[in-house]
Amino acid sequence: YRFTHAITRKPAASIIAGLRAVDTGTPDLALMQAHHAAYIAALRATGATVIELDALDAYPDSVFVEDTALCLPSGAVTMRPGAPSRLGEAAEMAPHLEALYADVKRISGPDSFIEAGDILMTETEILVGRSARTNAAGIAELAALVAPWGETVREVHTPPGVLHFKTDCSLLDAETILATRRLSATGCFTGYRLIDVAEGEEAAANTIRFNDVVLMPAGFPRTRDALLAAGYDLREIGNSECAKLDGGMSCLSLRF
Ligand code: CIR
Repeated sequence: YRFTHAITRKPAASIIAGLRAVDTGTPDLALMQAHHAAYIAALRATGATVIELDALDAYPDSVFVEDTALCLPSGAVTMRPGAPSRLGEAAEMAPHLEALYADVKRISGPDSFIEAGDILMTETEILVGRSARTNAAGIAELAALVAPWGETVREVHTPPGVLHFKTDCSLLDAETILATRRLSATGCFTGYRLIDVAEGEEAAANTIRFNDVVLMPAGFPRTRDALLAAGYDLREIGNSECAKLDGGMSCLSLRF
């Protein structure tokens, strides 16, 4: 599958109030902007159109656009984030998707919660991890919405203490998944080829394959070397500031 588009959103000055599981320091906006620019440049270099939405100061975590929607070949679905401070971000994204897709559906709740950081799309199925942000009702609603498009949803589990399912894994090509051992040990990737992130480099698991390149966070040399040895064309992107907010490569864009 080749991507033609990505949607990103500029980090807002309010990013310093972004959600985080553990406080490891205040994110530096200027450095985050520089990392964000490098990320966008790497996507654009593959020939894709990258849409950069304006910063939304009212939503400190809105740079993490991935959580607001799921983009599929037949249409898009806006999510219903389980973090109360992020709930309104999905409605902010909807008009941008409606401009690009003929069919945009939405998770409507009121009891359904789902953030797309918990969703890993492969060529054959959509894996959705239950987490503190994504519940069974949200997954069931998504499954019903995408079934008419011929898409199959499989419910899996995000490990306890891990923000999103995709915090701990990424799809590197049609059959290969990069994952932490704590996630792959749950058995959810049976049938796929697995590459383990190096012990102690769990934060390297969230990468993205975008056309011919794999974007990974800088600073994980053993995982980088394993991916290079496996033949992937890597781009290392600084992620120190997003990491303070539990964010990574996938969180920063919607790709389709
Ligand atoms: C949050 O807690 O919602 C943000 N600070 C981080 C979101 C990361 N998004 C993602 O993994 N898709």
